[in-house]
Formats: sequence, structure tokens, C-alpha cells
Amino acid sequence: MAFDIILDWIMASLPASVLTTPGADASQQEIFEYVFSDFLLASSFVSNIALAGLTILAIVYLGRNLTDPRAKLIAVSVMLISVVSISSYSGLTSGLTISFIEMPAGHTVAGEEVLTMWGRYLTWTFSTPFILIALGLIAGSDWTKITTSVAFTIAMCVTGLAAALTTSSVMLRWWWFVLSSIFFLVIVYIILVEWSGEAEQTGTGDLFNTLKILTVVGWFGYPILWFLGVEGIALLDVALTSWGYSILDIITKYIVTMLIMVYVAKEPPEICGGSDYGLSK
Ligand code: RET
Repeated sequence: MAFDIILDWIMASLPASVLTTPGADASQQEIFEYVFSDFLLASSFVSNIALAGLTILAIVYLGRNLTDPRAKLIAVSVMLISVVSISSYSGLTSGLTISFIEMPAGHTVAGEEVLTMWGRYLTWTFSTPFILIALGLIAGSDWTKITTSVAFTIAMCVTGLAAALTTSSVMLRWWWFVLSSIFFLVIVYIILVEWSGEAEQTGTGDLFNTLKILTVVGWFGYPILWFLGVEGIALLDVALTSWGYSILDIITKYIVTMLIMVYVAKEPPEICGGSDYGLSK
């Protein structure tokens, strides 16, 4: 309701000329106005700003009595997921991290200027490492495997960004997509094989099992959306793709975070490290 009023207010203040699709030379303001001329697109961003904010508040509340440094590390990791997310969606909402790019020959919409939300791929580079750090700590894994997963998720996101922004050749777009997918499979292997086994031994198998399903199934949704969306074969339009990503974000970030925090708040011995954990001297 409040959103409708804000939207009406913004729309009323716009000259009709900006409501046509802006091109590659569009200013940030034109892109911002374009986003708010599409309710579906704008709401896919704004709803996530609200959810990320609520999740941060919930973490602060649930974690207020934490004393164990390892439990606190998990809480800080999950908080950083939402900290990155609220910034990421603010960037998208303001038009700062969205551009119109012309698709190369051979693409389904070759020659057309399409809206690309490249800020998403950029900011996943910073949010996905914190998801993996939290999962690795819950599984009771070691820093070699956790760092490996973090390095591969950064590689996956940066090559995904390259796939979205390459305009020289459609082949090269798909080549980046394949590279990114290979890096993704390394992460899937670490979660499904390495960490699943370790979680059983650590005693966190039950929680990890749920987190594993939400994470692996949810994460597979991202390349599928990329493939079906305007970056890939352009079967889905931009607003639908954006809602798809926003729904996946709700599952892989906020729901996963809440499950983790409800568990960590009780400071079970399986995830605690003792008062000496992580000391640097
Ligand atoms: C891309 C396209 C290239 C191929 C692959 C992709 C995978 C993306 C994934 C993203 C996960 C994002 C999350 C964000 C939370 O903040 C880049 C879409 C494999 C798995 C969980």
C-alpha cells in the first residue's frame, strides 16, 4: 500500500519521455526512473532491502547473549550476508549497478539494448563467501576447505559478471558461463561430499542436511535463471528474472540465516570453540 503511494508519487513526477526504454547511453537517473516505472522490477528490489534489514535486526536480537567466539563468528558471517544484500539491492534500486547493453550477433535478442542487473553478479562475489564460511563452520570443516570454497565462489561470480557484460561475441558469453559453472561444481562437491561427511562427525548433521538442501537446490536456480533470462536465451523478461533471483535470495540468504541463528543462539557444544578460539596472540 505504502509502496503504491511512493510509486504513484515517483511516476507523477516523471516526464513521459523517460518512460520509454532507455538505451546504452542512459543516465543513472533515467535508469532509476525506468526501474520505478515497472512495479514488478522495483518491488523485486525494495522487498529485499526490507527483508535484509529485518534479518539483520533478527540476528542482533537472537545473538544478543552469545559468549562463545566461534558461535559469534558464525553470527557475524551470516550478518554480513544481509549487510552485503541491503547494499546490493540499494545499488540496483538507485540505478547505480544496472546498465543497458547491446547483445551481440547470434544472441536471441541480438542488436537490442537490454537491461542487465550486473550489480547482482558483482555483489554475490561478496555475499556468497559469507554463506560458505557459515556453512563450513557449522559442518566443523577446516580453513583449507572453507578458503577453497570461498575462492571458487569468487571465481564463479566474477566469471558470471564477465558472462553478463561481454558484448563482443555470443560464444564468449557462453564460454564465461561454462567456466563459471565449472567453478560452481567445485562448491557443490565441497558442500555435498566433504562438508556433509564432516557435519555427521561434528554432530551437526541434522541442521546441515536442511541447509545443504536449501543451499544446493537454491544455488542451482541461479544459473538456470541466467540461462532462461535475458542474459541467456531470453525466454523470461527482465522483471520475472529479477523476481526469480529475489525469491532465490530469500531462500539462500534469509531463510538459511534464520535457521542458522536459531540454532547458534543456543550455543550448542557442537559449534562452540571455547574462550581461546581464534586468539591472535
Ligand atoms: C551465474 C551465471 C554463470 C553460471 C553460474 C552462475 C551461478 C550463480 C550462483 C549464485 C549464487 C548466488 C547467491 C547469492 C546470495 O547472495 C553467475 C548465475 C553457475 C550459484 C547464493
